[in-house]
Amino acid sequence: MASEKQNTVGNEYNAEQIQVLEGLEPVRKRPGMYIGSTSSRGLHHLVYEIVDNSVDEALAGYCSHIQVKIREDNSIEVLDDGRGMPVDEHPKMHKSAMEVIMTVLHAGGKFGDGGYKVSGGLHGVGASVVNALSEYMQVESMRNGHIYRQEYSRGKKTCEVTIVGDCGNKTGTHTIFRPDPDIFDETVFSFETLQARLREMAFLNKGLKITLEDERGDKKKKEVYCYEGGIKEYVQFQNKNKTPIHDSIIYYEVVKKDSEVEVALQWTDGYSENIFSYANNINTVEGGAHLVGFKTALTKVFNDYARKAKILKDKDPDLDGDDVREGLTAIVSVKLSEPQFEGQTKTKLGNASMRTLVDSATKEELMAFLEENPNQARIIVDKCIKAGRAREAARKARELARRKTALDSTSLPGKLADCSEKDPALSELFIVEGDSAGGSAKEGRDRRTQAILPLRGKILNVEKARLDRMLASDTIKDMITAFGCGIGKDFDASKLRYHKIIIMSDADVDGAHIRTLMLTLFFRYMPQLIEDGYIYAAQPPLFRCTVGKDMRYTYSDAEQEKTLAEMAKLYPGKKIDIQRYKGLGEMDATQLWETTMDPAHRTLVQITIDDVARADQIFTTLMGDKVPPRKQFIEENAQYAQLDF
Ligand code: 28F
Repeated sequence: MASEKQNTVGNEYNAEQIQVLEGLEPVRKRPGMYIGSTSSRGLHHLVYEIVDNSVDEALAGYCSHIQVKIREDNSIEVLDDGRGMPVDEHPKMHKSAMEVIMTVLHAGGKFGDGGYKVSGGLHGVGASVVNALSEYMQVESMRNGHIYRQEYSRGKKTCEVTIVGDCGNKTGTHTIFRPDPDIFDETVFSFETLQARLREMAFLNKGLKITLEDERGDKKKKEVYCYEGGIKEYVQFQNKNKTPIHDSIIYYEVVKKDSEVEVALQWTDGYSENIFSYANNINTVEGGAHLVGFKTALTKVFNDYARKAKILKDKDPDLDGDDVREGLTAIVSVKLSEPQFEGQTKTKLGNASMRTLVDSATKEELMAFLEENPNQARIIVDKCIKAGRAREAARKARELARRKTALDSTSLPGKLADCSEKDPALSELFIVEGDSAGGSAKEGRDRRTQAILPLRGKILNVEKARLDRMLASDTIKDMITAFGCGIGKDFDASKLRYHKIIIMSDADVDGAHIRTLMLTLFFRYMPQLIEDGYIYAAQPPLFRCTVGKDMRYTYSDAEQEKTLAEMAKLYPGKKIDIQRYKGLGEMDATQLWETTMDPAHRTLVQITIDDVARADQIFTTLMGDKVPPRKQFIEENAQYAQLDF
């Protein structure tokens, strides 16, 4: 192991370094405070606390093999080949260092300035907590040629530290503990749970050999975890069921004073992002400074490289962080002397120095890899660009859908009685003059396909009104909103909500006026609606002729004359009842449906403009200030309207 990981006081341990705190009673009273929980999770945590001490010894450079055994009775045995737990007498407490470490709270984790440079353990509470929560525990230290042993029960020593044998020049620490069933809900260890964590530990500490043995009944087995490649092999392991898109696993390591960073990464053809970050072998699930540094540098390096290699052209937008991380499997592991763990679950690294360290290491090392491996670099950059395009396409689709829903429901005018049909090709909108006719139309309509928008009062003469004033008119705003297609340069016919917009006004001069005003609006601001044939005029009847049960509606004076003559022949001597309709408001809902709205019987006039220039002139003439030509047009407005059917 690297020399900079050595203990600052060198090989010799000094018993004064142990900060004396308190006894173990609080641990048994509130075990959750120290190990998280008393469930199976907390039970396994005990093993990690003990193994962490061995790993600390490995990080300091003195231990290379850790053996973990699940024994027949579900007790745990851990053996390392480190220097051995110190046993010399603590100068103030007049007790063996071993006894202090094992029976005094926090003594195992806090060693002041003379302690380990790098120390793991999520809670940092050490061996004494495990001791407090074990019905039986024993520690043996092999040092100075002797084997020293002490035994405990529920955190209390049951004997003094005693030499029980000799070990030649062998050194190390050997611990056995059996968790207290009074404390834990579950005392059976899971091989798989321990396997996952111990294998992870082996990946994170390259060259460290960890063996796991199960001695229980029919479960007997033994596994060895040892990876010379460390986290590089970890990435390979993570990607074993995936398809990497380039050959090498990129790896770099930078050691600085009392901290170090190691990164391994490889892209697969998948879409998810799998970055695992660690600080002192603890999985920083909530991320933190090191992860931020990595992500920032990763995005920058790829943008810089892709521009320099001219894969990204000047006109192309930058690659987004998400695009660069698509399909990425990466391990970011930092080791530092005073980790600050923050966040909800204390798994977010707070040390700002780690951001800078990982950032600069990534910028230098990753850029060097890309430049030295242009073929692999090209494959990765191409994948990032593809990811970017897919993201952009998805964004556009989302935006479109969002705009559609906004027009669909929320912003529709309150006066609009919409139809249930959502397909514009099957939907009709009746713009009805006057509230009473609007009421009859709402009542009589086919509500599946027919929407009603009643218009109150006169609408603005748009030829004289400016766009802003026109848009301020509620009547016109309601109409534009109901149409859904916008106006002017924002006009988009594809967003039109109805393919038949039917103006339903009285069959008199005022009705014709209103109709003309609306046509002017459409022509000026939505000419395409007329050109594409979406605009119609409803044809309400002028008369109703009844003899007994024979009832006929007529729509023009000529038709009326013809009908009267026919009925006189058919019903000689009988009185023909004639009703003249002066307005839509005189018809009830049923009559309005039968005469004007029912697609099976109605007549619609489709408004067409063959010569747009001429129509423009007509509108100007009609809607301008000169009254006589306008009046004439209104009376003959059917001249530029054609019969639909
Ligand atoms: C099976 C569990 O607990 N191994 C351990 C050591 C070694 C030293 C030590 C432990 C360090 C600074 C107090 C030896 N020589 N395995 C273990 N191996 N504890 S626990 O020291 C304790 C302290 O202050 C050790 C020189 N330095 C450290």
